[in-house]
Formats: sequence, structure tokens, C-alpha cells
Amino acid sequence: MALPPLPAFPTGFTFGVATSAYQVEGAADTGGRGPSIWDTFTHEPGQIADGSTGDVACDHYHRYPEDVALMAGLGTDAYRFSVAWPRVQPDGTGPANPTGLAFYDRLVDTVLAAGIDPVATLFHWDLPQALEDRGGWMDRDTAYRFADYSALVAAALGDRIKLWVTLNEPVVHMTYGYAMGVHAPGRMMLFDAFPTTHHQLLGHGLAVAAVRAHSGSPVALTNNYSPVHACGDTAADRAAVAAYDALHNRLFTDPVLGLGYPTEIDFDLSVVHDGDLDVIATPIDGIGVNYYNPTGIRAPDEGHPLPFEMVQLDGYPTTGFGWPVVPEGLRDILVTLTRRYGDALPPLYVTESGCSYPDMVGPDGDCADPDRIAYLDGHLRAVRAAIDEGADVRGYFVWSLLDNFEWAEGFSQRFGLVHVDFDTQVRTPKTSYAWYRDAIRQARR
Ligand code: GBH
Repeated sequence: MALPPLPAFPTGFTFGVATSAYQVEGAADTGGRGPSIWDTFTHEPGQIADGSTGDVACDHYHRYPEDVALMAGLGTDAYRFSVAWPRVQPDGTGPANPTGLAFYDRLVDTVLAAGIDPVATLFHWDLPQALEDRGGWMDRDTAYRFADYSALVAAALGDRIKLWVTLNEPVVHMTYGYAMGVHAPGRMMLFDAFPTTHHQLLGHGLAVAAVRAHSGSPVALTNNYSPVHACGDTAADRAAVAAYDALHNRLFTDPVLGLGYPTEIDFDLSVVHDGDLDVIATPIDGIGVNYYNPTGIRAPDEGHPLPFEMVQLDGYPTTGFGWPVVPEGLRDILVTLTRRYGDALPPLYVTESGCSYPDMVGPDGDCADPDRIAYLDGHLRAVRAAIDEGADVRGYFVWSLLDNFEWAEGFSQRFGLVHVDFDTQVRTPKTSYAWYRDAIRQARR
């Protein structure tokens, strides 16, 4: 690809790759792992586009040495993976399952031996089913269970993890999992799902302290952020934009940075106990930014159940998922966060950025993905531009190292730098893999 070289990045900037446990590990019944809400959900007919499950996924549980070798070949600085809670506590409570922890112990040591920094996410949506049976994140007790589990993981790995992420995209888990029911646990509670917001945030705050008791490494929270494009300029459109922004971009950030819940949406705050907001505002060392695309918003029609309506943004190329490709949106959100929160904002890490395109295996088994190269090139330049505008961005993690189990889309959306044949488990680096390897070298100069 004849793209101009990337601009140099600040010394110490981290270039990484990311995955999550349920999406890559497989080995669902191995080593005493208990069932998670995603095992339950994927085994219900009709929930996943292609009828697939994460039972085997990329078999990363067994093939991690090969996957770490692929990371080493990339020259990546860091590997962001997630720990499966039901491997560590099969029913969500009690002492650690040693076999489950031993897997992460091996993984982390292998990653370190390859000269790569391990970055651990404690919760990437795979709640133990036993806890869901007791109410899941609707139940306040789950926050305390999460803190206990986090302490077990930190006690085992705290000497080696270089960056911790408590929760991944709690807004997506709340909206897709509990409000709209398109992800596990498949509940459709609309705004009655608010307790899952509060209890995830409470769990986050408690987990920060639990991790710190065992590890001196920075602790962050990862959110999905989406700059809002106003589609209409009436007062009602502006109110809709503010409501979407409050729900999607501020709900899991304002309280963490000590500002309390946004007031644009009328949540039932009766689940908030005295002192909770202080726990939630426990100082943290980073905010993870997962960015995929901006969102078009206009005022809702009469009778619409939400205070905004989403509009497909025209005029942009789209990924295989149909999501608009807008690299500028990443610069926008990084700069917006920097200006919005000022000194209260800790350093930013782009913990996910990437795109899905259909499988393109050539006749010789080669995988050319020029659209992914253009996507990543544009988004890395957007990060560099945000840094120039004053954003303190410390890292960029490509989603994802491997094609993997893409939640409700199953294996039909492929986000990897490396192609995976899910029949044979053969890994084939795509052309974007070689491009990212070279881009990292250029950007480090
Ligand atoms: C992340 O979620 C997850 O952390 C990761 O596990 C997942 O595999 C990855 O991204 C790819 O999906 O309404 O058309 O504008 C991403 C959450 C929510 C981001 C929906 C894009 C808007 C699509 N996504 N969102 S659209």
C-alpha cells in the first residue's frame, strides 16, 4: 500500500492488540470453568446470527503459544486480554479455582517472555450464570462479588499485569444485555435497566481498591464512546443529542470523575446509597476509549420509547458491519473528553479500534484486506492529531488480533489482523498484519 509514512508518536506510546475471553478462548467446559451468561445465551436458538457459540471459538485456551508468537511477530508492545470470571470462580463466589487461574498464569508468563506487556480486563461481559440467576447486575450484591473476584485475580497476577481495566464498555453491556436484550443475558428492560449501570459502576469502584491492594500498576475503566452528529437543528433535536450524549458518553464517565450522574435523563436513583458516589469516584489512572463510529441523532417521533432517534449517517464508506468509517470521530472524542473533563481526566488509552470486513481468502490462501489497512492508518493519524491538540493518549490497541466470536453476529463478522479458519483453526496473517508491524516501526522512530 502506498500510504505516506505515519507521523512519529511520543516515546513510550503503547501499540497493542486486543481480544476478550469469551470471543477467543473456547474450552468452555475445560479446567472447571463454570457457565457464563454467554454460554446460556448462545445455546438458546435464534440469538446468534449464524447459530454459532463460543464453545471453541479460536481455541486460544490451548493455542495461546501460537497466538503470542503472532503478537511477537507484529512487534506489538502490549496484549489486552480479558479474564473469564467463571474460570476463576465457576459459580461467581468463593475461593479461586486453581486450574482457571493457572491458565492466566501461563498466558501472562508467555506474553512477558515474548517481551510484550500483559493488559488485563477483569470483566468483558461473561458474568457467571450463577450470579445472573441471583439477579445479575440488577442485584447490588454482584458489585461486591466483582470486587472479591478482582482481588483473587490481582493477588495471582498483580506482580505482572502492566495495566488493569476493570469493566469493558459497561454502557454496551447495560443497553444491549439488559435494556434491549440483543446480548446476554437477553433482558429487555429499557430504562428499568438503570440499576445495572449503578451496580457496574459500584463494582468498578470497589474493584479499583481491590486491585490496588495487590498491584502497583495503573487501573482504568474502558468505555465505548461515540461522538454525536446532530441530524436536525431544532431545539428538540438538540435535546435529543444531549440525551444521547449523556446516556452513551457521560453516564459511565461523569460519576467516575466525581461529577455524579448526568441529569439530562430522568433515572430512578433509588438504588444509589449514601457513599456510593464516593466509591464510584475512587481516583483511577486511565480511561480506556473504545471507538468504532459516530452516531447520528435526531428528535424522536411521537410515541418513540427513547428520548432520541438514531439516524444512519450518510456520505461515509462503511465496514462489513455497515458502520460508517469516520477516523475524524476518534480525534473528536479524544479532544472532547480532554476539554470536557480538564484536570479531572486521567490519561487516555484507545483500548479498542478496528473494523470488520468479509472473509477475503485468495486462491493461494492469502488474505488481502486493504480496507482494514486504510481504516487503521486513518485512526492512528487521528490519535496523533488528538495528541497534537493536547489529548494525553498513551496507547492504541487494535481490535482484534484474531478473527473471533463476534457476539450476536457469531463468526459472520471478522475483525482480525489474522484470519482464522474456524474449521481447522489455521491462522493466516492478513496484509493488515504486515502493515501494522511496519506502522509500529515507523511510528516509533
Ligand atoms: C466492542 O463493542 C466490544 O468491546 C468487542 O467485544 C467487540 O467485539 C467489538 O467492539 C466489535 O463489535 O448503531 O451501526 O452505529 C463495540 C460496541 C456497539 C460499537 C454498536 C458500534 C454502533 C453501531 N459497538 N456500535 S451503529
